[in-house]
Order: sequence, then C-alpha cells, then structure tokens
Amino acid sequence: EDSPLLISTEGAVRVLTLNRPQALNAFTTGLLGQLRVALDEAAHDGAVRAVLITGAGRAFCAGQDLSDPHIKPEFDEPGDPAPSADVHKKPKAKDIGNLLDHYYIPLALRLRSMPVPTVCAVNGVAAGAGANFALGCDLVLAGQSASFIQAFSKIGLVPDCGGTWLLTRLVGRARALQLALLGDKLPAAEAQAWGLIARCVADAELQSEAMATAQKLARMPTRALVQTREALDAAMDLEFEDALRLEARLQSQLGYAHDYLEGAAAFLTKRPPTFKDR
Ligand code: T3D
Repeated sequence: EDSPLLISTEGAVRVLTLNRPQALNAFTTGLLGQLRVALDEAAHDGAVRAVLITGAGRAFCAGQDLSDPHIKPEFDEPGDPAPSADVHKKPKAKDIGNLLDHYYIPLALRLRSMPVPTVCAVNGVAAGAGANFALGCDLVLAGQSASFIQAFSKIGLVPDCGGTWLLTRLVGRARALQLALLGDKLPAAEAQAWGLIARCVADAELQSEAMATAQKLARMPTRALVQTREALDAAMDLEFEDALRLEARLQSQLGYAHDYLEGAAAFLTKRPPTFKDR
C-alpha cells in the first residue's frame, strides 16, 4: 500500500501530502504518527525554512478515521450493528482520551511550535480534526471548492486538535458556537470572509499559490517570523503593557541577530537580503 504521507522538498520548502485519498485522507494512528515524525524532521533540518501541508485527491482530510481499530466502537454481542438502549448491548467505550494524549495533542503542539512558518493548502473538505489541524497552520489557503466542517457535534464529541482555542480566537464566540454546535459545512469563500483562513483562491491556482507563499516565507527571516507567531498568540492573553514588554524583549534579542543586521544593511545598500537565522 502507498505511504499515507508523501514527503518531498522543493528548495527550502518541505511538502507533506496526506495520502489516503480513498478515505478522504482521514487520520489513522499510522498517518498521525508519520505526520508527527515528518514535522519533527522538518523542525530539525536546518535547510528547511517553511513547511507546506496539503492533501491528495478531492479532500484535504476527513478527520479521525472512524473505522480505525483504535477508535471503532465494539459491541457486546458480535454482529450487533448498532448501539442499543439496552445497557447490556451498549458499545464498549474506546479510550478516546488515550488517542488524544498519544497522537493529537503531541501533533497539535508540534505544529504550533514549529521553528519555521507553516502553510496549509486546503484542497477540498477539511472535517473534524482535519479542519483544526489545517487551522493550526500559520497561513491557510483554500481552494474555492474546499470547505470546513466541525463534524464533532454530529458524533457526540467536542472540537479537538485545538479547535476550541483556535475557533474562538479566529472567528469569535458567536461564530465559533455556530460552527461547533451545528457542524455545518463552511465554504472556503465564507471562511475567508469570516477571517477563519487567510485566503480562498481558484482551485486550479491553489497549489501554485500555496507553494509561492511558502517559498516567499522561506526567503524571509525565519526566526523573526516564528517569534511573531509566538508574540501574536501570547498577546491574546496579555495586558497592553505586558505585550509592549514582550515585544521589547523579543526585539532586543532579534536586534543582535544576523538577520536584522543583514536586513537593515541590505535595505540601506539597496540589495536583496540573504537571511539565515532559524
Ligand atoms: O476517536 C475520535 O473520534 C477522537 C478524535 C476525533 C477527531 C475527529 O476528527 S472527530 C470527526 C471525524 N470526522 C467526521 O465525523 C467526518 C466524517 N465524514 C464526513 O462527514 C464526510 O465524509 C465528509 C463531509 C468529510 C465528506 O463527504 P462526501 O459526501 O464528500 O464523501 P463521503 O462519501 O462521505 O466519503 C467518501 C469515503 O470516505 C467514504 O468511503 P466509501 O463509502 O467510499 O468506502 C467514507 O466512508 C470515507 N470517509 C469519510 N470520512 C471518513 C471516512 N472513513 C473513515 N473515517 C472518516 N472520518
């Protein structure tokens, strides 16, 4: 069988492609594990200066693979097709918390703390954890036919993979509740209008636009970009003065780094800069 994750490199951009198109790239423990290792490798490879994540086929990712043996409910009586009100026929609870502890939480933390910028090219539907994994990337581009679904409520779960944190910050409480309670499909154009994602682009241009964005980020001062992400996230929970002090602390470190000296010198001498800090 093909690998559930394709890994390639274009210049300084590491490209990760979810590759289970027959199941809309739904996350199995195998895919989740490979994704985390691939992000680790990109984080530790000094030649990588941006990561681009996308999906193969018509979907980006349908979230947790509900047929994965780690999650599929078991029934007391073999062959019982559906859970019943009868307590003796209830499905045995699978330990979903365990799946989150071992796979989703480490993956979401890894993504959020990448030492390089991350771009997501959402090429089709992104549902459940697939949507929130995409939204965890720094810049999210989506094709016009793509959509976002907080599918959790429909199967009796709460948003995970950072969804509660991300949605409230990205679109505010009212829209976060609308998405999370109803679980309806939000088309990419609306997702852009809501501020859930950075850009909705024509399907035919998605991959080239996302790659151009990742290549542009890869040429920029990586350390400053990553500290910008950290400062923006921290600012949501800081008093104004504390945000000013955090900015000053980061600036005083960056001010001594190679990239600032290079950036300022290149500007003053009217030549293109070459950044290298990570
Ligand atoms: O353990 C835990 O659950 C904890 C972790 C939770 C995190 C989560 O992500 S929970 C949310 C899980 N995801 C979903 O509930 C979404 C389920 N999928 C859908 O609602 C729909 O498939 C879509 C709206 C995403 C797309 O609809 P559509 O009509 O374009 O495609 P389809 O026909 O429904 O799906 C195509 C195939 O993919 C189909 O297989 P088949 O019939 O051709 O053999 C379908 O079963 C399969 N597929 C889609 N999503 C999943 C899946 N198989 C396994 N798991 C899926 N999540």
